[in-house]
Amino acid sequence: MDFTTKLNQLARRVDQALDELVPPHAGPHAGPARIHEAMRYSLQAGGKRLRPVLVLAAAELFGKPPTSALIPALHSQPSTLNPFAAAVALECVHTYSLIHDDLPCMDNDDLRRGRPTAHRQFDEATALLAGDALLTHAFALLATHYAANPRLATALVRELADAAGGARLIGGQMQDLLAEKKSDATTADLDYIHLNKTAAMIEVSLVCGGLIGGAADADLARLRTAGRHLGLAFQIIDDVLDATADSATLGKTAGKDAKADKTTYVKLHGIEAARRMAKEQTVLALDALRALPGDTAFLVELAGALTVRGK
Ligand code: GRG
Repeated sequence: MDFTTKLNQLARRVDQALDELVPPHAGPHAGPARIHEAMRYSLQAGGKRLRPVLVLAAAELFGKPPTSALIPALHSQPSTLNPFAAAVALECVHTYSLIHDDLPCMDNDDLRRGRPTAHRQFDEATALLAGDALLTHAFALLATHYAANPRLATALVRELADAAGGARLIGGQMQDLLAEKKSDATTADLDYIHLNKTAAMIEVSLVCGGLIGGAADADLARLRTAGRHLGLAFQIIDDVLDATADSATLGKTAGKDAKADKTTYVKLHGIEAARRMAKEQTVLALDALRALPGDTAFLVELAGALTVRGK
């Protein structure tokens, strides 16, 4: 199977798993329908499903599920070996962060994934609660679906909590907001923000896949390194796209960084240098990926594809 076919196939299976594992409002104890509607609105608005695909690809690398190019359907293997619940958990946390990032108190954006943002479609309080509920649901998924293997469940919960917590995703976002008020933000400030706001979730996606696959510590470290460089490359390209692509192509408002005079790789280094830096980070990610066992071809192509999306 070629790279694009496999990528699309995995992304559609993630869509299916999201539908199954983030159920619609049903039953007397499920709570108000509006919260479920808002959670699913943002999840199902689309998105590249990059983080869940990284979970699946990393798990596959270690033969769980078996090394065939096809990942078994959701319920066809014991849940402790099934990476789909972790993949969905990662997408839930990512989507929560987007919903909250778009709120008027943060980025105040109207467009996300080609649709009105959650607070535009519903209202601010509902969007805030939908984000909270998605974040909470992610941990419920891990605790429930990997319960038969408590060591694995604990490791997954701990990794995701670290990546999404105050020192990383939320810390990166906090620093980003602080840097907006600072006219002299430096490359070091920017690296801190993106290592945490962007790279942490990419790193933890690969690590969760590796944990489910039973990767040894040395390989988990390689996955972490690959994720860190891939995350930085991804963010640099995101900055380039904000400066060069239009809103329709991006599915979110383009040109916001320059308008807000935000410190980005493009502002500090210019578009060409930023593209070069993204390539350098990608090379480092590829080095770490190639040192992993198993067939790394899909992950290697994915890393390459992320870098050229800035062209
Ligand atoms: C509110 C705690 C909190 C964190 C917000 C995700 C985030 C942190 C901010 C969004 C703005 C931004 C540029 C984040 C960097 C990461 C990034 C490029 C997210 C978008 O990810 P994609 O492109 O989005 O994978 P899709 O929609 O394809 O899933």
